[in-house]
Amino acid sequence: MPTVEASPTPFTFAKNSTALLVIDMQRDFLLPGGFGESLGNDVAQLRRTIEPLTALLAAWRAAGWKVIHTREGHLPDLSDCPPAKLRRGPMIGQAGRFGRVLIRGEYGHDIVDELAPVEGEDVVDKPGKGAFYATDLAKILENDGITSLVVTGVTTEVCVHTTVREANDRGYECLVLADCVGSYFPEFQRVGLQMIAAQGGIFGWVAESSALIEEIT
Ligand code: C5J
Repeated sequence: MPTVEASPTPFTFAKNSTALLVIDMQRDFLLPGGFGESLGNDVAQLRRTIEPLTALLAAWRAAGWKVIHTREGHLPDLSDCPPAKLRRGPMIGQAGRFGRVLIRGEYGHDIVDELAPVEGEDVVDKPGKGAFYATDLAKILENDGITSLVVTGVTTEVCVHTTVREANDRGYECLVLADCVGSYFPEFQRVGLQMIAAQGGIFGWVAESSALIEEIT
């Protein structure tokens, strides 16, 4: 079984029980002029993940391993958006440069071109920050016998962390790839990654994508 140099210890995983999870690499969060930038965020902090993730996806797909993408967003009538979320995210559902912000079917809601899903890859639409809440993710993983997740995407301290924490509680082993997750806030990125691997790997492991690619190619 492949083993990757990781913090706090090497991470061992098997092909038939490991999936690559690509969280919320959506235009609304990543494109210049989009929702994320309109909130005053520096999208370059997220966009630096696109290149390593593109390389990882190519290697992962070539090796024939399972890929699951997620997208954060809501139904056009916002019936799946809790009022509390809407109160603190008043732009959700409003017209933005790339369509209605975080609404399924809009251009901005979809995944950036570089990382577009290919045939056979699952795309999980989620109304929350975590990828398990109100989605079929648990069923998809169970059906395929997946017990380990390689976690990538944005943002590190929000949707990545929420998903990894819940995956950990559900019994999954999570490897988070430091260069393939991004936060608008460098300090949150640094501390968010430390929090995963602290205390003997309280939520999982952290590694660089190059170490993983070496093991699967
Ligand atoms: C946020 C996410 N940050 N995908 N969403 O609102 O992390």
